[in-house]
Amino acid sequence: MTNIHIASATAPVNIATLKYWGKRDKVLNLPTNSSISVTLSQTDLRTLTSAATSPTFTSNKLWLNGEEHPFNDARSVQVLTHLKELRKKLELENPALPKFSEWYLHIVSENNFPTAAGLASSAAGLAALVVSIAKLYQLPQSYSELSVIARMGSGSACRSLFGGYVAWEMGQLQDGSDSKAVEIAPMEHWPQMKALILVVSADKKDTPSTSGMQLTVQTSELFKQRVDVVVPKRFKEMTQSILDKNFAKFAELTMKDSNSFHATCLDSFPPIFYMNDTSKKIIKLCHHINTYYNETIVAYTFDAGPNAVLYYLQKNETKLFNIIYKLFEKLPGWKSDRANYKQFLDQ
Ligand code: 2P0
Repeated sequence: MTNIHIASATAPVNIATLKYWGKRDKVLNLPTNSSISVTLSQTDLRTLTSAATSPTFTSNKLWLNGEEHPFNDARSVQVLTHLKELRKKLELENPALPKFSEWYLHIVSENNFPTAAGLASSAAGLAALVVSIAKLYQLPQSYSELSVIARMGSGSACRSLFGGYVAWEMGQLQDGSDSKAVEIAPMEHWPQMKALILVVSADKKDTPSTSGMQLTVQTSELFKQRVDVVVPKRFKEMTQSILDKNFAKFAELTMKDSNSFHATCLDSFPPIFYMNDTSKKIIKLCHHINTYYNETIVAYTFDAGPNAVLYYLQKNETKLFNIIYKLFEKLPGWKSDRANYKQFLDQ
């Protein structure tokens, strides 16, 4: 029988409610501020990765969504090097273990959402890569320890090692060993919390995040205030709002932080625009809805692109969807497949 060893792992897409934007170390991906993400399903938007190794493999190979790609991306190679070092250490401690650290890898990875949906998939991809190889190598490291390796691949990837409410603690050390993801609370802590993604555009983003954040660090004066004063306070408050299940507070902080992040993008020189006119209409709509109900029932957040993620509580789903579907119905080109959303219009 062929001597092939395989392990698989999934990792979810994560959405930041307190944004990571800025690096203090570009090589290690060390951030200028701590951040928070909320992942409400481990399965709706996820990457599934299988890693295989065998002494018969003659090179590293990678298949993404069914297509073979060269496995030479610098970030993935850096991640792989670290995992191999950990495996090598294990093999030195346990000489009976097969020498996986000397064998090539075959990686098969697929997303269960269309790439055209305009959602960032690199974080989930890198996280699933790290966890699948760590499982294959039987590494004893905790998920927080593995998140340090995922972070080197892509900053936000460290948060995708966990579901639920996750903090990426920026850390203090120069080697980055304390810049890791930790769980604030599991998903089950706040089962009422829901998210809705409004895909505004599936186009490729205007400015890639890595270069965008460097430009902001170098040129924005607002940025300094954001990382020194605004975010440290907000990090504590948002963590507490999650622990307290205080939706109004969580929503306010989430919306303010999205606006603050986009403000520093606009304050970069030349300016970076991620939101478009539709994104801005969604922001206005959310504020109108909250004013109309005289209660905060919805929060928006936008990443490095125009698509909106809305957070709301299950008990307010009908109120929110009723308004959104009524508006969509008026849009030209909106399919009148009423059966799918009739329940919300009839309220
Ligand atoms: C975040 N974003 O916290 C923020 C909000 C985009 C806006 O993390 O250079 O792809 O690989 O560390 O993680 C996007 O940045 O950048 C990002 P790298 P990454 O989710």
